[in-house]
Amino acid sequence: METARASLVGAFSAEPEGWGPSTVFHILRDVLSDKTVATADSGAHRILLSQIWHCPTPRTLLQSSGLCTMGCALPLGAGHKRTEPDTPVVVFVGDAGLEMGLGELATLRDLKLAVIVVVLVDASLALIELKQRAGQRSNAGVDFGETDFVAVAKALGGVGAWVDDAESLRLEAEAALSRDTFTILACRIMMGRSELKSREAAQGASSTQIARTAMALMSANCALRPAPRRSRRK
Ligand SMILES: Cc1ncc(C[n+]2csc(CCOP(=O)(O)OP(=O)(O)O)c2C)c(N)n1
Ligand SMILES: [Mg+2]
Repeated sequence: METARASLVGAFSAEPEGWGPSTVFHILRDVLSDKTVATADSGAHRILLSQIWHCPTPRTLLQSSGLCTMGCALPLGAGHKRTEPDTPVVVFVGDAGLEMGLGELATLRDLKLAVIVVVLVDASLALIELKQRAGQRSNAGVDFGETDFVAVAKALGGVGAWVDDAESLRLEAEAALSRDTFTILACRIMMGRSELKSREAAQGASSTQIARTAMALMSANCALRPAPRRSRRK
């Protein structure tokens, strides 16, 4: 069991380049106390987060494990903060998932729920792109524009910050903990050529490979499009 645990930790360590979704999750796990309750939406980010996020006590990572619906992480986090105001709550969500439920931010404002919302901004439905790639298909309907989540936070009564490096993430997360309103930490996920190869492993991959590929997708999605076109059947 210990060997398995050690190999899991090794398989999902922070990116050697110093930035990427894996680093985001590791840093926040380090900054946020053990009593923090995290929630996760559906998407590539959740697959990776689920491998990395260490839960010292039960029921401290909440997610939709049955229907796997997008848009659930924010209301899950809001509900938890409402019932336990002294517990730090962090919401992990993809950019599309957050766009689905932007109105929930107004609820955070109105109920004065100081939730930390970490959005992984990759301008992609990364998990669906992964499936298209696994089927050797080119991108179809999975790319979209980058939303200014910092402006969105301000417009809805919270505070937002773009985060592109580990040190800023640490500082912004600490600042968020002392706020009495919600904070959006908009983590831009940059492309990285070294991760591209992992994406190739998506076909017929084990769950560990899929999680790693999901991580690569989030790190490198922009660089991969458009994918080579498949010849169409007549
Ligand atoms: C309500 C709902 N619609 C569609 C899906 C299918 N789905 C699962 S993940 C995903 C993409 C999510 O994109 P994003 O929120 O940006 O997260 P990412 O995969 O990029 O991390 C989609 C469309 C779903 N699970 N729930
Ligand atoms: Mg996305």
